Amino acid sequence: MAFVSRGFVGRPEGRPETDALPPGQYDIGSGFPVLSAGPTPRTALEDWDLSIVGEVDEPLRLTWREFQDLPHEEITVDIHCVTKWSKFATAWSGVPLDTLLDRVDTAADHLLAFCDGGYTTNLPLEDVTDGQAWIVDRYEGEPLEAQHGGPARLLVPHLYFWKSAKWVRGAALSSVEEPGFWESLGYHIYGDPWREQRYAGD
Ligand SMILES: Nc1nc2c(c(=O)[nH]1)N[C@H]1C(S)=C(S)[C@@H](COP(=O)(O)O)O[C@H]1N2
Ligand SMILES: [Mo]
Repeated sequence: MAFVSRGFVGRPEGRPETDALPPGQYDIGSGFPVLSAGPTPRTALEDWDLSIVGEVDEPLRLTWREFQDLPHEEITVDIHCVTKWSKFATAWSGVPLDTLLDRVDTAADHLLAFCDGGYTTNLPLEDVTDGQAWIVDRYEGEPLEAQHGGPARLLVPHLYFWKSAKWVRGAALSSVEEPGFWESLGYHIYGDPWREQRYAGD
């Protein structure tokens, strides 16, 4: 069976044909590790907001209710952690970044996502537009668990999973690429799993 790719066996109907391992990764199967650089923050939903700030004509701020009312998409994607596990066909529900970025005027080309707890990660704007990134608040049909980033996290599945910031509260847009938390500590500034960009210099 080794010559038969997972794409041809046992695939539930409707699942996109994406199961493939980037170099150096292994399939963790049904497991879902929790990787957090600090304690799990707990923000009450009435205190939660999501904002787009920085180099914008006017900052955008959404309450939890306003965020809930935005059209959500169902997303089924593979995720790839820099610690070498990959997980196939994870199912999320969330709001495309496009929906939020459409509401601001900017000449910026980068963003720094910021989170409860102080975590940050940088991303090129061109990597979070055109249906490539979401703010997700549901996983496998349930509200996103706090340990996995609930109430809401970023999901940028085409880059290593450290870019998918948990407990996200917003993004600062900038014309300057400012490294985030792991990027400042030696992880790759971009983090493409298919080019195995784990650390600076890869
Ligand atoms: N706010 C925040 N987001 C974060 C992290 C973190 O420590 N804090 N860890 C990152 C890393 S390194 C990974 S691999 C994934 C892990 O997500 P999980 O715990 O849901 O598996 O979250 C990313 N997002
Ligand atoms: Mo990670």
